[in-house]
Amino acid sequence: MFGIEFVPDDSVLKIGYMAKLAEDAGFQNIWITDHYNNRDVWTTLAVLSLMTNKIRLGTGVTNPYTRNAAITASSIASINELSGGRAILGIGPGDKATFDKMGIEWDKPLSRVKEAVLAIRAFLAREHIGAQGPKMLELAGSIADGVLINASHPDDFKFAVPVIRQGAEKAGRKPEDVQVCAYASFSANKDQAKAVNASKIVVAFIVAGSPENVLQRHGISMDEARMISDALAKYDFKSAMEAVTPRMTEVFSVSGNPQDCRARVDELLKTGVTQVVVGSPIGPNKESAIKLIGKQVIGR
Ligand code: F42
Repeated sequence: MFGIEFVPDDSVLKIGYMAKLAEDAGFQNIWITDHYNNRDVWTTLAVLSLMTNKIRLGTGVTNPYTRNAAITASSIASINELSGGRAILGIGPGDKATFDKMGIEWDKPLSRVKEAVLAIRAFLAREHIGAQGPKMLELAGSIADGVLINASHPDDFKFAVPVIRQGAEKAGRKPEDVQVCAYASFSANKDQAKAVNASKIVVAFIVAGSPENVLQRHGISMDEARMISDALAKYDFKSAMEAVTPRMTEVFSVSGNPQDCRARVDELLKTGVTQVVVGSPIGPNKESAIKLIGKQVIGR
């Protein structure tokens, strides 16, 4: 199964147009990110409900800090009604960097996510948790319908899938009841070099935000990562992109021509991934990339 992520950093109607393109290209799930500095996720999903017909529509992901759980339950129920039953709630602990800017304290994220899911569960079904840390993955395995993992490389799933399965088994559930979604940075273009180049800025942010154990898993040193975070802290995007190595784009994105992308998708599916989410940047040109992925990656 294929999903696609849209960051609502453009007019909501434009996102709606892209969403319809994605539906026609064969994607089955759209995930809209939730950050205060972009368009509002619920407004976006409302518009998408009216501009699409069959694709499922999810928050990818909201959090229990900026939005009270009862309000989130009401919002997702509204989208479910508006879309004719196509809504999926993705929820996670939230993004520390944006919380710092908003003056929100990130206290007890694991407990907060669990409490919110159980509270919302009292009203609804179909929940996906956005997780990376081992405890959060185990929690998702024990209580969620699926997990959205911000990763693009098979080794990250070889680590995560057994942890999720363990969480499911401990809770007396069947491991296959928990969907595993690879929320990947994706960049497709007929020209491999152009595709890789377009993924560099996204990869720079991922490297800067990755915990040390994840960098270590892929043989990336803290010094290499620090060069990037220092550049990003100074808004020096050019130096940050220059410091992105081929190894980094290989590890933290699915980028290349359609054949390269399809080969990586197949590797991901072998690890137990059930949905590949095509995330930012999608490609050097989003519109043509959506069509290309539809024909030459999903279509194969
Ligand atoms: N964040 C956003 O804000 N907006 C988005 O649109 C978004 C999209 C998204 C999509 C997929 C995805 O996988 C993640 C996404 N995120 C988004 C990021 C997400 O919200 C999280 O920041 C990200 O998943 C990283 O969280 P994590 O799973 O690594 O969990 C953190 C909190 C962590 O440290 N987890 C530890 C672990 O092992 O899992 C556990 C920490 C712990 O146990 N804490 C205790 C507790 O009770 O919470 C407290 C400990 C103490 O002593 O206080």
